[in-house]
Amino acid sequence: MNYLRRQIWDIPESKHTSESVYRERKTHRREFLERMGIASAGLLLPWALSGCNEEAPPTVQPANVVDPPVPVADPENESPTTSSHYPAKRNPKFEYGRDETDREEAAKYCNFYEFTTSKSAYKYVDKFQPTPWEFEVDGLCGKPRKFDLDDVYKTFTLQERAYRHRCVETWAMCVPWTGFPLSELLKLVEPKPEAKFVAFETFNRPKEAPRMNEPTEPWPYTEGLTIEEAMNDLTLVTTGIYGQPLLKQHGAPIRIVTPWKYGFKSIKSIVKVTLTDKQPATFWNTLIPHEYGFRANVNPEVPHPRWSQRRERMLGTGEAFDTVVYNGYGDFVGKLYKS
Ligand SMILES: Nc1nc2c(c(=O)[nH]1)N[C@H]1C(S)=C(S)[C@@H](COP(=O)(O)O)O[C@H]1N2
Ligand SMILES: [Mo]
Repeated sequence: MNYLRRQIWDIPESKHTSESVYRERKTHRREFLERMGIASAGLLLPWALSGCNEEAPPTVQPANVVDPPVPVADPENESPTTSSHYPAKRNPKFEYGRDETDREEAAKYCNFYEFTTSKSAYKYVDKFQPTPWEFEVDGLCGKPRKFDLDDVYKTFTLQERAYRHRCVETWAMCVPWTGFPLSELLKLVEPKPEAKFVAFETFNRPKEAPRMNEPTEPWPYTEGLTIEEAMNDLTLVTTGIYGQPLLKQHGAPIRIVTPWKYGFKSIKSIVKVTLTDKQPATFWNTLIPHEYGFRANVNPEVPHPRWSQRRERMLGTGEAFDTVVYNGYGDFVGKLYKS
């Protein structure tokens, strides 16, 4: 029998999370479930993040079937202010080590559960208004402040980074993001020494994103990182993809990208960044805690309870690769997890 070595993020939360954080999270989850009048959310979500078997990445289709082209630019999200910043200069430090994913393949296959449980989010985002946009940085910091998109473009120098992306469902892609390190944003607001975590929150507008009306799910989408992870150079505040502003389905107008973690950590369309001393509750960890941990680092040795994480398939080509620990970013982040 093949015994897989269990990692800290794969053992029950109660065994490695400090008692108080654990209790707080448990209370959060219990309250959420009680509000919903259900005992175990996981059992009621046949659609939830579902491995590669359910809807495999599109590969070759019969020659007589012709899909309409997927829009790869979004005029609504481009203005004179933004377009002058694209494309940004490529940062040569980052390379995929694989072929870049075709932009149309990336545009037509992604997760954005506010709009749909299918992978075709691009078909459901028409009502979503990513401009104008504001986000707030608050919590345990000396200089909390709000940013609109003009502030972002004036304050930060954008760069392009070739990053791998690995969804927990086993599909993967290689895309060029445009953005700037989250550490630059955090330094501006002057985190206090007590700030141990950074919490993120997505917009909350059920009229534009109808699945946010779903009462059994903990909307709005939330995510979180430790302060060390947030300050790591890899963590990118992202405003663009393929040399232009983000398409709506990719999380316009501003999102986070953490390429060494499973894709669900890379939260889209954020309106709030909060410095805190407690591990924040997150969307997936609240919904199905035994399947989605807070840390969620890519690791081929730790299977998802319902599927293996050893292999991954590239969007578009369907090419399969062995999954690499930290998604290949061990040199950048391995030291965060040494002890
Ligand atoms: N707000 C929000 N952010 C989200 C999601 C989501 O449903 N809502 N899905 C996540 C998942 S599971 C993945 S794999 C990536 C996919 O994003 P991309 O392919 O557009 O980069 O977004 C992540 N961020
Ligand atoms: Mo994902």
